[in-house]
Amino acid sequence: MVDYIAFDSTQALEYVKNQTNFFAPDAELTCYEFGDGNLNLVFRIHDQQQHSVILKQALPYARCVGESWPLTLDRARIEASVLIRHGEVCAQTTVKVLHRNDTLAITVLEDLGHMHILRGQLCQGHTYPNLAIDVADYLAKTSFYHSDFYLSPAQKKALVKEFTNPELCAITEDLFFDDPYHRSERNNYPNELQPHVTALQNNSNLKLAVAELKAKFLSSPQSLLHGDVHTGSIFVDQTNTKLIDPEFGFFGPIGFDLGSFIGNLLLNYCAQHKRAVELPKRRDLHAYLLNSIQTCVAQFEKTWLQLAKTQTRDLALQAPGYAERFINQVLRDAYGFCGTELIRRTIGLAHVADIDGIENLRARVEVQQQTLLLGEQLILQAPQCDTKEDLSQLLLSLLL
Ligand code: SR1
Ligand code: MG
Repeated sequence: MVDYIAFDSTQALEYVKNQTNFFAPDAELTCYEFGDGNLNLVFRIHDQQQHSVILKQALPYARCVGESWPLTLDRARIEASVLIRHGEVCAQTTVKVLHRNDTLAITVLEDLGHMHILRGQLCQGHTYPNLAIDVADYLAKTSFYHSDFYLSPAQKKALVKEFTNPELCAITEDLFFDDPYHRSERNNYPNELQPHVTALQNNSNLKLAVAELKAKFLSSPQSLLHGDVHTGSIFVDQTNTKLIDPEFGFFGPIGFDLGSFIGNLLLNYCAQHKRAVELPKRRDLHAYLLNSIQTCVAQFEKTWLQLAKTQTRDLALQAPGYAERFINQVLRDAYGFCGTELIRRTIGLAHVADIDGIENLRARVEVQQQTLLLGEQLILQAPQCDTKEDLSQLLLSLLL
């Protein structure tokens, strides 16, 4: 077996040529690296006839920081395995795995180059009619079919073990729940924001609510999550939506993925205030983003309850009213996790282009103040909401 080496473009090309049969033996192949994410190498290999595949390789460290931040290669195994499992229950919205090599930390994937990464598209003001329903469908199906409602206790426990992902979870635990609420060298924000950050870090009620969310993240193996559903992990076009990149996958609280997704839509919503877009266009984008959040939450709840009604295998969990009670708590969790995403993307290590792309410092800081406040209030107030309508009202009141 070949030991791990980090590929350059030539090695990636040779690997696909010699170890797979996606291309004809005499095909003239070209390869280039174009990864711009935080962690991995991403190569595109194509022939002269427009056929192409993506080869993704994990590096033994976090690419965005360098070798000083070592990171397990096992994340490639986790990512390929989550994609395969999620693809089995929601093929339409999961990128296809064509080949894997866990020793080399390689996953070869279908090329979605004809589609676009959602974050960039939202920043440019583009909208996608199927996005909310597709993401809801993905989140409901992947979470239901990997939960105790559907799996036997033995299957579930075996999977929890298989998808134990301590190093990647530790990143989320630190970046979402610790760093923003304490002094940390990894935090990153302009001096102008310091008074707001200090107030946030001195807010003991907020820290209590964040402790509840972190405890839930640490100790609620409800289902097999994607683990990193931000708008950079979603490819879109006018008809399709595809989720990529679940290397942070593990068995965790179901609301985390939904919360991350709506958090990223809200980051874009807030950033639109200061983008150079005309007011009517901004109103349309705001309406689109709000509608997408509400549609996604409602559709997620509807699909989940439908699945629970028809496919729950566990006897006790079939008790009338339990699925509704369960999913109401998932939605409260989602709005809380959404709040932590808003805050960590504003003052933590990993920012979003939606906000960092605002060139004018004063305008950017105004947006950052808004995302901090919104995140804080969602974390504090979501636990008091009984239904999705209450949660939606809470969000609307905070966006006024
Ligand atoms: C060091 S990794 C920083 C962030 O990038 C990933 O996509 C996750 O969101 C993580 O928190
Ligand atoms: Mg990623």
